[in-house]
This record gives sequence, C-alpha cells and structure tokens, in this order.
Amino acid sequence: MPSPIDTVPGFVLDAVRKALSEGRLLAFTGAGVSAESGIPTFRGPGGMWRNKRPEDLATPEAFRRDPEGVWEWYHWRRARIARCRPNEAHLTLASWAWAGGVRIVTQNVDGLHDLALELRRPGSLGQGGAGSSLAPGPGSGPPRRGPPEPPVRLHGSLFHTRCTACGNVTPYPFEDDPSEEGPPTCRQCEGLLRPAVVWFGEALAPEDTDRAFRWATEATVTLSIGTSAVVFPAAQVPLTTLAGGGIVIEINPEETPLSAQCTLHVRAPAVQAVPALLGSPGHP
Ligand code: BV8
Ligand code: ZN
Repeated sequence: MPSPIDTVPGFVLDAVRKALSEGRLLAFTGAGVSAESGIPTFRGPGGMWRNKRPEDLATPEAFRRDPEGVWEWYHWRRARIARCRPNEAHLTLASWAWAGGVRIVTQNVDGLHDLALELRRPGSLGQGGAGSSLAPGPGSGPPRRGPPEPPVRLHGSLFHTRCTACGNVTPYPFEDDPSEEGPPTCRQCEGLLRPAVVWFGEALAPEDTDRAFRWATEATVTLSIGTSAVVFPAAQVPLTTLAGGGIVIEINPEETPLSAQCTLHVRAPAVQAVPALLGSPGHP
C-alpha cells in the first residue's frame, strides 16, 4: 500500500525532523482535520451545515435579527460535535505537542485539539504510540518542555458562551441548561448569551492573532492541514511562514488558493498524512 508521503523529497523530511527536534513545527488546521471525526466541513461536498451557509448565519447581524434561529443552529452543531472524538491526526499532533515538537493554531471551534491533548497527557491511558521514522532517537528528541502551550483557537470555541452585555465568557453547556429554544441569559447580569466564536465581520482576539503570527514567524515548517485557506486573516498564517523563508506543506485532498505558494502538497486525508509524515515521538 503506497504511503501518502512516498513522494515527499528527502530535504523536506529532514526539515520536518529538524523542526520537530527544535519545537518549530506549526500545525495550522481547518475543518478538514476533523472530517474523519464525523464533523462536516464548511465548503467541501456535504459541507453545508443543515443547508445553511456559515456566511449567512455566523454573523452578528444574523444574531441580532434572529437570536433564537442562530442559537438553535449552534445548539444543533454543538450537540452533533459533542458526540465526535479526535482522530489520528489530532492525536499525532497532540503527542508531538506534549513532546515539545509542535504548536497548534486552529480555525476550528470544535475543541478536538484540546480533547486530543487531554487524551495524550503523559501518564494518561491514551499516551504512547509506536516509534516512527521521524521520531528522534532517545535523548535527541525535542526537549520535553512540560505542558504544551494551549492551541490558538483563532475563531473561538463552540463550547463557551460570551455575554453580549458584560462580555463574561463561560464554558457551555451548563449542566442544568437544556436551552434549545433560544439563547440563555448571563448569570451575572441577565444579558443575552451568544456562542464565544468569531463571526464574519468581527475582529479576532489580538492575543490570539499575536501568538499565531509569532508562532508562524518562528516556525521553520508549517503544515496547512484541512483548510480551504479562504478565510482571512487566519489564512495569512502559512503565508507568514513562507515570507520568513520557512517551508509550508499543504495536507488536503483538494487544491486550494494556497496550493500554488506551498513548498509541497500531500494530496491525502489528514488522518493518513499526518501520522505518516510525523509518526509519533520516540520514547526519549
Ligand atoms: C475580520 C467561526 C475584520 C464561526 C468562522 C481580508 C482580511 C481580513 C478580513 C477579510 C479579508 N477578506 C475577507 C475578509 C472578511 C472575512 C473573510 O475572510 N471572508 C471570506 C469568506 C472571504 N473575514 C472575517 O470576517 C474575519 N474578521 O476580518 O474582521 C475586522 C477588523 C477589525 C474590526 C472589525 C472587523 C472573521 C473570520 C472568522 C469567521 N468565523 N467560524 C463558526 O464556525 O460558526 S469562519 C469558518 O471558516 C470556520 O471557522 C472555518 O474554520 C473557517 C475556514 O474554513 P476551513 O476550516 O478552511 O473549512 P472549509 O470547509 O472551508 O475547508 C475544508 C478543507 O478541508 C477543504 O479544502 C477540503 O478539501 C479539506 N478536507 C476535506 N476533508 C479533508 C480535508 N483535508 C484533509 N483531510 C480531510 N479528510
Ligand atoms: Zn453578562
């Protein structure tokens, strides 16, 4: 069975290995990394969310116009996503994040990278995995730096709400709040709650963009995994690595507007390409 990385040239594999050993490999992910976890993408085939276009519903205007309808759409998405689990692409990235080799910047709001990091916490049941061709040998691996820096969630989280009045952000769903009809109210000020995601036309949090672009600048290799690269300013992340002389590898079965500028494309699903390219950290 051919491997999705059979055609990856040696100099790129060497650059990936070096980036992993120095903690300078950045994983920039979009909805495609969660496709094999059963979460529809936004723009690919079947990428509609209940025949609703994100551009029509993921906006502050839509929420002002129809808070119940927008809330219910997110409630439906949250319920559907809550049943999904991280796949081997999320778990491989999480293992390397714990080993200090990888940082993660995601556009996704599904929380699967965070869940994968918990499953790969050293000493947890999910820890471990075979060694790999790229895994540094004992003692030569990335310095285990303790807990990985949390992923940058450029577009926020489906599993948190923000109060439209006082701005308070809290984890959601609350145990005792089956609210499906419409947005619940803030426990601090009675303001209307909204999903803590970044809608079209809204600015991303400066602390998120600062960290994302700093990591993109420091990266010698960025993997652009499962993104159509059409949403800005997020899509600027891999371009920032290229501008700094780094390598960008696109992992996507389809071509995207970023493809022409990438160093290399791996036309395969993330769940095959990511473990094949990175393997899992050796046991230092
Ligand atoms: C802003 C959260 C300004 C909500 C989302 C230039 C600069 C700045 C802004 C703009 C600009 N040009 C245009 C804009 C405006 C806009 C924009 O980018 N529009 C696009 C559509 C043209 N940007 C904004 O509005 C941003 N805000 O710029 O504000 C500002 C400044 C100051 C003050 C005020 C305002 C905010 C954008 C954030 C929008 N929120 N989501 C929610 O999720 O409900 S965006 C939405 O798209 C999701 O977050 C998603 O993550 C994101 C990107 O989509 P992808 O992840 O790439 O998913 P997609 O389905 O498109 O592609 C999946 C890919 O996976 C495909 O290529 C497919 O082939 C591949 N695939 C499929 N299966 C697999 C796979 N790959 C690997 N393996 C597989 N198995
Ligand atoms: Zn409030």
